[in-house]
Amino acid sequence: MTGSEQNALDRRFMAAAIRLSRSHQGLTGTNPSVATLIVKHGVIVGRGVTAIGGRPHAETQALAEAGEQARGATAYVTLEPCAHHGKTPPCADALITAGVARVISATNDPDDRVSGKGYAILRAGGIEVEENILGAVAADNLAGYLIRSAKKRPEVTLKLALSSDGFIGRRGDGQVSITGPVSRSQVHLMRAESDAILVGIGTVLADDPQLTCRLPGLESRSPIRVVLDSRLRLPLDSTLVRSARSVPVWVAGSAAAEPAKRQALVAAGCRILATETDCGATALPELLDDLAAQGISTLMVEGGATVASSFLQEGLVDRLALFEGPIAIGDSDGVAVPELHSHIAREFKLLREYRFGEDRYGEYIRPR
Ligand code: AOF
Ligand code: ZN
Repeated sequence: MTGSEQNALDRRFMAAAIRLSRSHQGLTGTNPSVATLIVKHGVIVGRGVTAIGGRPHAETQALAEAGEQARGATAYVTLEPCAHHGKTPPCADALITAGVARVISATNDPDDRVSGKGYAILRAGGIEVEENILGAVAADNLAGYLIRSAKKRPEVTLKLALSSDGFIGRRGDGQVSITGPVSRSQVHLMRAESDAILVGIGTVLADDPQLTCRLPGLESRSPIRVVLDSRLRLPLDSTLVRSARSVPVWVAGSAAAEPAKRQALVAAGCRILATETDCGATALPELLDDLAAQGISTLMVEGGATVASSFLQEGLVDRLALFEGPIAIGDSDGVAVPELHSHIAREFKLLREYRFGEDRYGEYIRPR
């Protein structure tokens, strides 16, 4: 095989490994969802993805499946194999012991206990190592982990549904259906892959949303629901509060808010996060720090206009998921996100674009 044929094959197996890694996105806690494929003579003989809860790691599971076949094989790993004795022994050692000949890696691990050391152990053990194969694609999939490591806050994805004339809803009208059923399923899948979802109290009061994942078979993968509610106006009989014991509800409210309401929300199973400015409003950067400290790596922001605009203005949106439907709302009563299109033009670049039924989907990222 020529070098370029080998490289093309490596990229194909890495693409498959990255797809496998997505299957546990949102289920591995603070550990990233990583995948490993062990390939011998062009055939996959072992597969592993970071287990639910974060352990065991991908490599050890793939090696266990490959057994003796791992000897002389190639391992495709979406993240540098770990070098530390944590809750499990180092994956780099396990790859050497199994007799793997080559390790192809997509991204370096920023964790201080690993960073560069994983590769060094492999090379010292006589393994041929290639780094950065499909690195940008893998880094996009690991964005929650990488952003949380670098910035100590979660990756923020702002999801917006826009009418054909650029509005996110109609004033005083409760929920309007701007997008169709394919987009709706896609939003539920995004919820399943997120650690937490956030809305403002205005959206809760207007729509009484559930904010859960209701895709058949994935109902248990609903994210933690966070409400920005500095004055603790969240109604005790809201759908969110009534379901707080089955899917967590965290309320970002003021410590100075009425103690009786606070107690009632806690008694109903909600958790209060007090991160506020001097004037009692919720301070977003501090709230995001707090969420990251609680183990949240991916946060989906779902509205409304005020919340979307605050996140955009403070430069806290890493990814923008825009679902544009075919219906028009009309200038007189449409609700818009101020400056949305100038933010997009100035700060984001289009990463992918699809049609979901009648809707256009555009995913934009802030270049890092
Ligand atoms: C791997 N393979 O599948 C994953 C890795 O708490 P521990 O001991 O499980 O270590 C967590 C760290 O392991 C995490 O910060 C990241 O550096 C790495 N994740 N490494 O070799 C895997 N998920
Ligand atoms: Zn490991």
